[in-house]
Amino acid sequence: MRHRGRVLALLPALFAATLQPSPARAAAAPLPTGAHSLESLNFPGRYVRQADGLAGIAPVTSASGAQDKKDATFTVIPGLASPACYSFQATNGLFLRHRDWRVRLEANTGTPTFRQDATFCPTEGSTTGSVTFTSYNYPDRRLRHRDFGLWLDPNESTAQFKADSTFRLTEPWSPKTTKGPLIPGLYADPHLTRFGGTYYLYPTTDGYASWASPSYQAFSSTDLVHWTAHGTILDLGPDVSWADNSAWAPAVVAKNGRYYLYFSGGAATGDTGKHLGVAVSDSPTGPFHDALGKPLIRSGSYAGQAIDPMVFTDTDGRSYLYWGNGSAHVVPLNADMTSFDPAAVRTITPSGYREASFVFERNGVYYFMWSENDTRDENYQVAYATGTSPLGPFTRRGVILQKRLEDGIKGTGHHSVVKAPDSDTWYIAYHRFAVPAGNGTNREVALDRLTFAADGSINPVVPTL
Ligand code: FUB
Repeated sequence: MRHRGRVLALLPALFAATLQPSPARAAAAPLPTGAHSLESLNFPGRYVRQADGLAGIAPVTSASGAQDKKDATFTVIPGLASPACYSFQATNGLFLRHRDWRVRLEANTGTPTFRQDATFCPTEGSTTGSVTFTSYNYPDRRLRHRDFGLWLDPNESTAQFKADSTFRLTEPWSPKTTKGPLIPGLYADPHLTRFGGTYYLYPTTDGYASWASPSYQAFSSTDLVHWTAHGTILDLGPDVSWADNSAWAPAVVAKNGRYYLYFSGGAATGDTGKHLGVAVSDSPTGPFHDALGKPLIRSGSYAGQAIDPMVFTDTDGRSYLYWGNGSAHVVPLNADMTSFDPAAVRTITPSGYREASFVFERNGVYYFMWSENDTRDENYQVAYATGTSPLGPFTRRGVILQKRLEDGIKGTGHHSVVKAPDSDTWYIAYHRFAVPAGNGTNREVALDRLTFAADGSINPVVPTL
């Protein structure tokens, strides 16, 4: 039996509309994400930890070795199967997941089964501040320790079961010495932008085999450090008649007092092409509605895949749509932001171009940027060109962001650039393979400063952990 966990009382109101209430489940406060350890309630001093690919509870003290402390530390992230629940990623990148009712540490394959097996929904524990975890896909089972191993056992009402299945989230035994990803969890293709004094982040939701995620989420921040999750802003299946998968690389722009979300989606009817659509909302955090009821650009209309949209609005108010994979295209958008003159489409593919076009202007110079190589390749990287108009011509300037193996940083690409208000301070958001054990479908979002030399060229970005 596979069905959604029901933890309505735990959830931010944003998620409430999509889940069914369950009176059987006790409320628990949302968990803090980030690095933590999980202490057993009835065996204080024993913590959930990994050993030989299996999870159990074992003693950890301040005198324990660094590896033991690392093995008892997990990053709590929004659940791989549902942001309403949680997943736990060990410091070696593996996730807690159940298989054959045993709780194990395994790499995320991105399949629906893995993501569900690695997602746990909190309910209130037997004492204040403690928590128990219900399986997302088997809601009649909970995480509990037995013979110091961690299992997914059928829920019982006995005092023994309650104690064995109750944990406290504590400070991590292995404290983080790095800033970590910009937002916890697996996300890619970050479109970071600013509307007024608030930054908004629109990523691809990652961790799915073949990047199959069906929906988009939004996040906001006023300081680029503390982020608020706004939940799902567009869910292709129910919200878009012509697509139900491959919700890749969104871009959001404000115009005409409204917000336009450009996105790509795989057809609901089985053909494998990706189409490019546009959705509209009165709020930057949605909900967004398909503006056309059909793709803005159908798969196959132009060379390359119809993916990775980006909109740049020039100082004269004219907006330009860029997109492409293999070939880079640009076209001025009509004032309605949902149409263009097909005869005006230009192909501006620079050498090395793979995808992820991004354009901004600074001091009259137009910077056209893109990603090179395959997103599954650790050599995925960002390059740029400059020109004197949004349509080019552009002159290639070179690569400004690439892997940094000495810090375990790989696959740095699909970026966006944003300027802080009233300043010449710029930031670059990009994704990388999740550190330490990610890959081209398990990516995370990072942020660094983007700086310029006196001649206006972009200084190489040193990606930081
Ligand atoms: O996230 C799915 C795809 O991977 C994007 O569309 C590409 O730019 C690459 O990052």
